[in-house]
Amino acid sequence: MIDYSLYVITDQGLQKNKSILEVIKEVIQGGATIIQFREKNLPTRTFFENAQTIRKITKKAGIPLIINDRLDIALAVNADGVHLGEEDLPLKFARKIAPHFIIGYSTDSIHQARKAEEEGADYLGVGSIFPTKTKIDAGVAIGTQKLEEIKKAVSIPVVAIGGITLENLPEVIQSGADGVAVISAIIGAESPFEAAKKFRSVIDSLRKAKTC
Ligand code: TZP
Ligand code: MG
Repeated sequence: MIDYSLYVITDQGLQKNKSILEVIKEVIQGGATIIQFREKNLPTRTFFENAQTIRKITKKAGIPLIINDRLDIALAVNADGVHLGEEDLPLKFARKIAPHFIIGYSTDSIHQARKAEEEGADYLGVGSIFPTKTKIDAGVAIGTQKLEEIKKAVSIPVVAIGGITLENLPEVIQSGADGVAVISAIIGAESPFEAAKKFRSVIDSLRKAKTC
């Protein structure tokens, strides 16, 4: 069982005077349960070399590593999975190439969510929930009502993404998300360690309150 609670996504353009490796170590220490390596502007070789190092760190920590967009690199570094969207290799083909992989798929509609589940996605990245500056083509923010509807329409885990902060985190968790995927509020923080720790503590206490 994969724990999607605190799904931290990298962005080297956002981190504050720290190397990607420092940031990853910090967020793992702070309580990230899964890491996605996502860099849109790196040459393939650099992306691969960074991914190899991140694989070592995540393996040692026992945290799953997902690679964004690139199934080839995910396979080459022995990652746990790949995250795809509508501009990437279609799900069916990715599943054919990597039957053993965790495959995530980005969506913001019920129709697409159901289709992705049918085509073998293991989890969904749903958003953008709130407005965000991190992804230029994130589209219109869908809000937590729509998140709730998508969650109810599928049986695979749903990870909410886009504009998630400590302030709106309770609303997102209460809408039924299995986890939150966060970039700027953690990677762009002065202390990614402290930020991840706070996120984790809020998630854990909301979950606890729900089961009590
Ligand atoms: N997909 C939808 S919104 C988004 C992605 C990759 C960006 C999320 O970044 P942030 O900084 O947590 O809003
Ligand atoms: Mg993609």
